Amino acid sequence: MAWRPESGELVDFDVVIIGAGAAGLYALHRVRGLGLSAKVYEKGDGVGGTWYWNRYPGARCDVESWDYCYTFSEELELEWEWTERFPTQPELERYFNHVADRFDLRRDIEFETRVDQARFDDDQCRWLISTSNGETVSARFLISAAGCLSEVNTPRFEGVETFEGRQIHTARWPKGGIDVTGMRVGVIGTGSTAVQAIPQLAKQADHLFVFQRTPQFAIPARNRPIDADHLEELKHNYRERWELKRSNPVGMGRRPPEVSSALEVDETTRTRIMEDSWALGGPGFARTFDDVMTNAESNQITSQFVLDKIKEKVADPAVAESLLAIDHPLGARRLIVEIDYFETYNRENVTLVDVATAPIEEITPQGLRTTEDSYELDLIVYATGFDGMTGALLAMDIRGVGGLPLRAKWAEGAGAYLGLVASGFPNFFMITGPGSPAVFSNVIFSIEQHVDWIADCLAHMLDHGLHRIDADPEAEAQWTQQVHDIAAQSIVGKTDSWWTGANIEGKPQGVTFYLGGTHTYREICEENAANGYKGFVFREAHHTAARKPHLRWNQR
Ligand code: NA7
Repeated sequence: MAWRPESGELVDFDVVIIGAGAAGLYALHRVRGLGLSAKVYEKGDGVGGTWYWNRYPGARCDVESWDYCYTFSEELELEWEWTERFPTQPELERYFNHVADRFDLRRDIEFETRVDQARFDDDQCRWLISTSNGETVSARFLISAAGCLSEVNTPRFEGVETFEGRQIHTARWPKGGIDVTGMRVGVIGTGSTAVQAIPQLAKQADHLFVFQRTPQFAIPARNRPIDADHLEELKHNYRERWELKRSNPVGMGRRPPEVSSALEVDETTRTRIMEDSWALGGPGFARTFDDVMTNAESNQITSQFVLDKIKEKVADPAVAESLLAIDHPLGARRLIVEIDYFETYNRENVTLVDVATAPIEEITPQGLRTTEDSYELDLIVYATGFDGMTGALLAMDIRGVGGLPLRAKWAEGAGAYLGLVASGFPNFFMITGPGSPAVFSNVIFSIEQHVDWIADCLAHMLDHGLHRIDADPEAEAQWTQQVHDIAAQSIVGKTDSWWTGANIEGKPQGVTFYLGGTHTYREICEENAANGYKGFVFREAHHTAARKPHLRWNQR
């Protein structure tokens, strides 16, 4: 596709935003508030991002609803009423639609349009952006809100095309659902997604086969409806919760743990604390003690407690053994939150198949064959996850100064200064990019912080007549080193998973998110802005050759 149309002017925006999920919607709202023109391109035909795409049975957020919501609008917080502790996909989709309507966002969103290419034109100091509908537009700034978990990973098994039944990735589940009544269903994977889908599919399917390669820790959600009193309390306390989120290392509105280390207290106290935490359920279990993620002994005690609890739930000792053959410490992979997951294996119509010892060899016309056995299936469900963090960014052809592809820049590993700007890619901001806390946090709260920083930076540029921002390569290298050094001290990523990029063949390995805590990261970003954006390189307007006179950026 030609970068420039043969003739005629390019449609020009101040800002183009990629994606209309939680990040894209808020970014649009903020840049509009600066008086800038903006266009959002969204692949789907609706808003919500993750909560638009993930419609599989049982899909729900495993962060509490009162934490997993925007905080930028007091009115929004007070008027929206969550119905459950952990909101379902339909409820979240309704929420994002409500936000889009309430802030009149839809008129600047082009749905069913994918950004295919984006190239920085250094002479004009603007991005040229080509989309799947054949259009090329230009924008002074490009903001990626493409998401950390949006590029699906479907393993390429031999014989996939020969299967006579239906096969589907969980993140492509159809809007109308799939009636699995009477079907023999196979689920490949036992990550967060599978753990949510399996109990629901088992209730309807004739038989459910779960193909497990890596058993994992999972904590009971203890989901519950939110009653009127709780709602009232939530509305009353939302500012206080906001303060707690700001000071919490993962952006959740929780108080710090009762004691900082499992090793600090005697066994009786320790067990009581773990029982309380288990009874509370949810992702906060990973923070039963402050040092679960950093101290091997403390982690081992907590891990063993969970293993014992899981064992109690599973009737068949052989099945329990297979579910408990966990080869990594708790928290080394994304901790899973479950509802009736382990109990589902007590059902007659559910079979757990260990594909670690007997791997899947091929998909056959009738089903699936492992090195040991064959399974006849009507539906194959790929709960096989995503090309996380960089997948969606690298699925586009993004080229910076001198035509350098982002893929080439990140060939040995992804990084960006403060996770926000990659050097050599001026005027391109990433929300939850590599080098930021991203998904290792209450992501919507991180999104707000990234967007606020970006919007404040744009305001700074407008106020000072600056047209171009880039990251200093030296500052970027130091930041990336810091990200790696912090990760090296943590249990996070001490085993292969999507967190380390191990699920994608050929992907550079390593944790790319900042693990120093969202509260610390926020302080660093705030200080950086307050001190004149050290590590960023700006250029004034007069450096930009052949400026287009109609750019709205120049009209303020
Ligand atoms: P995950 O957590 O990446 O889980 C994917 C699962 O699929 C996992 O159990 C994988 O096993 C399994 N998988 C992937 N490829 C294969 C093959 N070839 N054979 C067998 N099994 C396979 O994705 P989710 O969607 O569950 O969760 C992603 C995030 O979304 C989650 O962390 C939350 O943040 C929300 P493996 O572990 O690789 O052995």
